[in-house]
Amino acid sequence: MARLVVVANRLPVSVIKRKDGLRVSSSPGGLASGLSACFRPESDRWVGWPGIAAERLSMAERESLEGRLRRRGHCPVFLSQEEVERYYLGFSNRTLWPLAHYFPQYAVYDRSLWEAYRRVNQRFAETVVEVVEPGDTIWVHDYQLMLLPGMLRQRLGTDATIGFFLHIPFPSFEVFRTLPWRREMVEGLMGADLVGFHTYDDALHFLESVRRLTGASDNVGRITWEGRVVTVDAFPMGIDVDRYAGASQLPEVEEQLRRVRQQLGATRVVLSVDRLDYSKGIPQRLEAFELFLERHPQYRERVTMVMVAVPSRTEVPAYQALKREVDERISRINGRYGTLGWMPIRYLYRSLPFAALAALYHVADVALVTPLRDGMNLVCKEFVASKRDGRGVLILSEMAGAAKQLPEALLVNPHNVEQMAAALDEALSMSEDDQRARNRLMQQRLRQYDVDWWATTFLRRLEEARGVQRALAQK
Ligand code: GDG
Repeated sequence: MARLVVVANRLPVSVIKRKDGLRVSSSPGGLASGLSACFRPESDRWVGWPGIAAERLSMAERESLEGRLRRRGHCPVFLSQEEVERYYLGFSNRTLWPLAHYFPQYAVYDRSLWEAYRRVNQRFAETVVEVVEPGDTIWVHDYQLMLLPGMLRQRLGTDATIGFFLHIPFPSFEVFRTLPWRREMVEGLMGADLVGFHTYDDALHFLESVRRLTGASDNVGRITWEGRVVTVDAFPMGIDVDRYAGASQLPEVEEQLRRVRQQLGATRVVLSVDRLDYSKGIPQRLEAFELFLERHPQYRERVTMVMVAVPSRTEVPAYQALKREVDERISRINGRYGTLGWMPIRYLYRSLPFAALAALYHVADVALVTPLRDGMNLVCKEFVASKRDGRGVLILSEMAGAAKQLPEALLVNPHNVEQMAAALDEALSMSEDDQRARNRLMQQRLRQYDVDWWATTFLRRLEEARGVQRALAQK
């Protein structure tokens, strides 16, 4: 099997600087666990930023860190504080992220941020070129590196195998066209042999942008571009089902379960878990919960919402404003409906350890997952997979990529507060037979299309795309 070179904004490690030196620990985010079935640390390579600004490291520290990372198959791209601010917090998260999630009002078009994005993509290209060997498969991930496939193609030529996967939505052309550097972005992606998205809608949006911006149209997802063929397709990302289905058996999760039950008492639980991000629809969700309590007084003191909001991009102004809004809404609802013995919303503004999250998935009667836009959304899949006894109801936004795969959930429009309030009532009064029937179907599908399926299918399709390419070259 060809050697794999994964390229992502972050390496799957966290580096902490302490008085006695640098501490490097694995931090297996979604991508690292997703790739665990096909990433072999002995031979494969992972190129990314180690998560600490270059200025914070002395030359000696940098060299020693590089050595330690390379032994794990990790090839660091060192970024300065300014580069992180402009390329990551700036162009990636203040330009591309809002556009992709249909928040053009938050999108900042600033030439200096764009320049930084291009420069950092160039730096990634240099590291990949140093690391890559003939015959390797290069797999680039996500919106921070959309120019990289094109840069790599220029340097490595038509023989290189390059795949790209976008983890967030690709917006419709009417939104994408507002980006001053739209053509460069599309051409950057066209450097790949295979461009993958979570859903067909995203793939179609991309193909439409290619057609409108370059005139090149596709033939069933294949575009002929500069003498090569670029394949475009959908690969919905799945999860490691057993990790969630088996979690309640682990001693540390059992311990957490005891604590959660003790702390929440006999109340039924509506769970909300996401990064604190404006794409996740948190204010609308809170409004729906408030309306639900207003319209259905019988549930007061009997239902508690547990809201886990993981701090995210706290340096970006739109996230700071959202934090204030969420804090205010929660305190208003708790002030209005709370009693001495019951708080309607238990709010945790931090990231929980896996055992605590797994315990909440296990305990929750309802998961309220209502993003305004989401490439896929893994939280809803993790909740369903955790429900071993088949009880529990998922209320899911139709705007999440996952909605296409989970039609047995109660699907809602996340802007429709009345509909979400009614769905909460429906979920809390649904028969156990109905809950089990829906969860069984969803669990079967999650098993069939799990995260290993996602990674291996993408890589197989990339190999096929190369086959098409080779056949073309021989003609
Ligand atoms: C992007 C796209 C796409 C959350 N809170 C805690 C915690 N989590 C974990 C969840 C889940 C992950 O974080 C969140 O993944 P999502 O998919 O729901 O959302 P994004 O972070 O926005 O991810 C998204 C994804 O990429 C993959 O392609 O689905 O559309 O936006 O795995 O479990 N984990 C722990 N404590 C927490 O408090 N340990």
